[in-house]
Amino acid sequence: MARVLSGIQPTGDIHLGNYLGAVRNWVEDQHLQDSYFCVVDLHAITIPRDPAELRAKTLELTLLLVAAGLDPDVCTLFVQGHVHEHSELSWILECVASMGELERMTQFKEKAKDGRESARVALFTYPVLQAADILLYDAERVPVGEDQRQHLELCRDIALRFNHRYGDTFLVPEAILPKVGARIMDLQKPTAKMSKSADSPQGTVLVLDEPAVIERKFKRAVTDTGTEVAFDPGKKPGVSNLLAILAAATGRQPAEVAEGYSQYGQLKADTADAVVELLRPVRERYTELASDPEAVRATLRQGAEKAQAVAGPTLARARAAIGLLSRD
Ligand code: ATP
Ligand code: LTN
Repeated sequence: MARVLSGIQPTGDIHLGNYLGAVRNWVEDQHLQDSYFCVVDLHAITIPRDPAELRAKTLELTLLLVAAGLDPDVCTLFVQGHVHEHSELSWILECVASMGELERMTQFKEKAKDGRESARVALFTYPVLQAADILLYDAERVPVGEDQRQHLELCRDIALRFNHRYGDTFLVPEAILPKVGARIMDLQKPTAKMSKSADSPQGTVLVLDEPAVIERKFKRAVTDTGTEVAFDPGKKPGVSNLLAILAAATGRQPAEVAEGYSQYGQLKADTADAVVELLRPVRERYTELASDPEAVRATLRQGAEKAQAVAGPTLARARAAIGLLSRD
């Protein structure tokens, strides 16, 4: 069975882009593959966070992943910071990655908004920790949204370089992107991706939004000049985003969906309805699970043990390969 790993940050609230681009596909993958999913708290602290809020969000996100359908008896669900091997392998990989290749990462350039001087060093080395997350589990497939493609290329380069210099140690992974929904855009700013950290509450549809809120956000979605409904992300970013969302929510292709519409209003209303129905079961299950957070914490303890059983031997292999003397 192919091994799969992916991660999500416990930063803001999880949104429709995270759901369609990643989480929903993980739920399907768990039954077909040997899968590992982690809540990447160590990645979250690369940007200043309130400590109490970070703790709360880590638990909340785990609850939400279970509500979305990840079954801890089927997959391994864990918190990155509970498995110390991630930080340790990350250090070793930092000794293999170069400044130049990290400087090319577009996510760093976007996130270091206040300038390089004040950005945290870890924001710069963030993709190396991500490579450690993946390589520790010998993951063959990494299901992610489009924005992570570059980080996955870097991970592959680091693995290949390490193997070349120190002998075969890591499996070289592959990014798996969904055919529809890999890049959901902000409803108010359809040229920017929907994002947890963008300050755009009206443009971001949250998985836990009430139906009336979802309907309002779609009603006010920014569309394009002209009246024609066509899938053309370059010329018609707003309408194309709605078509992509409706297509992803109903298992069709955006161009095919476009054929059924002659005006924006109906497209907005139908997209809102489809999203409300898609997210309704997740929201309802979340409310049930939230009444017993202790149960989820127990799940996380079990997940960390299962994860460590795989990560430990991989780290030992990497330590030996690069020449670190063992304690025994
Ligand atoms: P942040 O804004 O804090 O970077 P984010 O919204 O990008 O957060 P992440 O935790 O970084 O969310 O990503 C979790 C997963 O969701 C990743 O696989 C990522 O590729 C995917 N994803 C994030 N945004 C979108 C989007 N707009 N469309 C499709 N997939 C997305
Ligand atoms: N960097 C990713 C989150 C992430 C991840 C991973 C994704 C951390 N570790 C390992 C896939 C595999 C993001 O910002 N979306």
